[in-house]
Amino acid sequence: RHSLAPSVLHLGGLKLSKQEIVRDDPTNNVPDNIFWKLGLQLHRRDHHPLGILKNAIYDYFDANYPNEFEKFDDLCPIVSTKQNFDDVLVPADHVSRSYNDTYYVDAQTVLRCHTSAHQAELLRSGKTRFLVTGDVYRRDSIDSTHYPVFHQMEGVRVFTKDDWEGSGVDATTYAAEDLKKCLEGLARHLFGGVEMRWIDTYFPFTNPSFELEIYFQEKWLEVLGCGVTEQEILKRSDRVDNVAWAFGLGLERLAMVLFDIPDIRLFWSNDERFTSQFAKGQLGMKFKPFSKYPPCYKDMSFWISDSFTENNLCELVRGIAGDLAEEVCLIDNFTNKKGMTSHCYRIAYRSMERSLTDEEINELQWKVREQVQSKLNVVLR
Ligand code: FA5
Ligand code: MG
Repeated sequence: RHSLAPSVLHLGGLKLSKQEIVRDDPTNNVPDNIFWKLGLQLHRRDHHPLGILKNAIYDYFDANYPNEFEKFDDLCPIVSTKQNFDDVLVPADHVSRSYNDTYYVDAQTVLRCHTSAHQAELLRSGKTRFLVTGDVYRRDSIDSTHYPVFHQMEGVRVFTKDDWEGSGVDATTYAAEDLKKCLEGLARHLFGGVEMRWIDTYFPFTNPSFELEIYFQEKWLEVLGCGVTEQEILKRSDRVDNVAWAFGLGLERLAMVLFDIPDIRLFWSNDERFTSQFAKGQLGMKFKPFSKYPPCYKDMSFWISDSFTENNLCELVRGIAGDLAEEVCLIDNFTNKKGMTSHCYRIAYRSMERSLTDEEINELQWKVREQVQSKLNVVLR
């Protein structure tokens, strides 16, 4: 699995060997399988679906806003908690700051969990229109649309009085309407026709805030978050007279819809039957699954303790089974008379590339059971 990892990391112009990154801080919760994905920069490969998508989004902005948006796709994914959280007004007690949700390198340093980590600094440096693409990292659930490393593209556009004056609406309404128009145009550019809907939501850094969902594989799939930038962020970059919008696109989610890619793990595949189906600049193709190998389901029940979290379980399963873990799903949950709570999880194992043997799966499941007991402080039933 290490063959994928470069020996020298390109972390935003900064070149480091893996050995140079200090990982022995007691607060570090970055496992090996995540660490080895640092520096791969799938979004900078022109023949990779994520690179093709990034370039297609660039085309849209170049065509509609010539020479306006400055592009960054090589900013270092290792950022301070200030950049990742404080700068975008994430409250001190917000769940996203927890070790359960975010990968910490040390107490003040994280693997960015969104490209919004770069917003404030770029605004402070005087930039008013920009796109930031990069790999982001999150402890999260395991299924076909969630992966602990994925890619986002951030967009920010600042307006001045000249823009909204005379429009007949207030500055915030003007920005919100421009934002939706811009993103609906982008969706048309990428997909032609597709079924989509706007959902009102909450982000600490925007108000109002929205999510865009697209109908895919018989479900509504959330593909982006966006909104009108909180005035406090603009104030801190000396822009009290401005208004701005911002968005964060989930590139894998958009690429899944665009190329008909059924499972998010495929983006990491080196299998030629996957990689050969994509070519630089080609938006029109649909992925043809080369084969569907059968999944194998294993159930596991245990009494949880107070410290149990699903993210910890998922991390443990990924650590053992890697990309062979297709889904981890809670299928039963009850509390007995003594107040003890039992969870039953179903783990689906499946390779995208080959058939798995019973022996191999049993061995994985055995290790999972062993580590669940020894590391998660639960009691198997
Ligand atoms: C954010 O990350 C905000 N920073 C987006 C934003 C930017 C809002 C600027 C407002 C202004 P969210 O956590 O919803 O929001 O993630 C954005 C998108 O990333 C999601 O809509 C989804 O498409 C994608 N995404 C989130 N988690 C995962 C995951 N585990 N795997 C793959 N894609 C994911
Ligand atoms: Mg969201």
